[in-house]
Amino acid sequence: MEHTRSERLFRESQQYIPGGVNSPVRACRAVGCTPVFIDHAKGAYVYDVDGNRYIDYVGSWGPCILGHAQENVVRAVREACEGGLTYGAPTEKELTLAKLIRACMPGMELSRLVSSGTEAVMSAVRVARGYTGRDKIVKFRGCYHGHSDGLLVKAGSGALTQSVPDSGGVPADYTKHTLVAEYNDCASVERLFAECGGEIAAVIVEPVAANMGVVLPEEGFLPFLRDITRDHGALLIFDEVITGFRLGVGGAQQRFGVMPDLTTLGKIIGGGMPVGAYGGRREIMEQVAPLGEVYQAGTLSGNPLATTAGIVTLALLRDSGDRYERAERRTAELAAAVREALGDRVRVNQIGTLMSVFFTGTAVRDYGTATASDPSRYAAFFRYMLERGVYLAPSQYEAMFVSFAHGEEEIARTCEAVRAYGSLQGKR
Ligand code: KE4
Repeated sequence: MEHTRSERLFRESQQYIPGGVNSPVRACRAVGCTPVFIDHAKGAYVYDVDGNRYIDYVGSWGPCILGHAQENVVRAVREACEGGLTYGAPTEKELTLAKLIRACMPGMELSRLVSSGTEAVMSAVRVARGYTGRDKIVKFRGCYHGHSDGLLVKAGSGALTQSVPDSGGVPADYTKHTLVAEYNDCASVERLFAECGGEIAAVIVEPVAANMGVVLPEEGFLPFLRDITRDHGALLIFDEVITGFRLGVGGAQQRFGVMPDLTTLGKIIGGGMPVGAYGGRREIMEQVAPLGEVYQAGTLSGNPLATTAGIVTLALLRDSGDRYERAERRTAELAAAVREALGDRVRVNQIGTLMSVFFTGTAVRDYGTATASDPSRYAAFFRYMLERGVYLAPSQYEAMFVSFAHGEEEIARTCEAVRAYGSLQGKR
């Protein structure tokens, strides 16, 4: 494939933008190649500036569950533009979107729209602290909740960790209230509560982890978190920025039957436009200004274009019939083909339309087993598939996203490329 124009644009972009990208993972450093610059997208496909077409498994990191440039969404946004792009005043569309969210996720009795998942999580954590009057937050190693200071944390050693920031520019003081446990390890959470139970405002978790690659919650893990937080007067926050409307319209909380106190959403609820949301029980959300003492605000929160895209997207998902089941079957088919083609060299974790291919010989159930995989072999796989017209996540520690627009043909062509890679590998 020809990548001349992408290479030129990447060189020039680095003169104006840090790393040439507006979000680090897009720089493709983890997979050792120049990022392809996308010119346009439609359905299951993205088209780069050199005219190459790819079956897209990034889907803008989750929002594009309907496929790119879905006609109803595009038409509605185009029409909404005529009415003005933003007012900074309440609109009926914000009410419509809030009602759609609550109809699908009844635990979000009250919700507040923001403009990103980071903003949603940052705000939910602040509400949890305001509501409980406590300072500490428990997160899990390998889970990502956006780039707010207090959550850019990696565990130090030991069970109870005064965490160390894993980003420059974050003072240690900003993360001293962030405690880190191990995903799928109930004992690691029990130790934190035994040590600091009365100071813990909330536990925040990705109910299906998708930022160390896809890691599923083991039987009993989520119900355990529900019980231990309730027993200690702490809140349970489900970060469903990825899983919300991805694992069905009720998200992970419906799929696993565990109701958190607060939920954060993003990605899909904006239909490709910048929208995040946080919400939960009325008595908790009534802490938020102007009702309560917890301040949170945003110039473009709930703007008419973003809410238009979100409303049309969620309505299509709510009325999508068996499209989730069909897309999940195709994802399972793809996962099986990868296991078949690459054998013991990989472990594939898959749930719904989320999956990850780990180049490792052991089951991946937490951060330690995820990071034991071989990112250089993933990188080689990524580069091969890219040249075969399949655009995977440019990092071992990201999810692949299958959309409703990925039909039998796209899955068959992807399976064929994976089998070709497998036989190539088999010859070495
Ligand atoms: P944003 O601020 O990027 O909209 O959302 C932050 C966020 C919060 N919670 C979860 C579970 C998330 O996965 C994310 C963001 N996801 C990444 C992909 N792993 C966004 C892609 C990127 O950083 O470029």
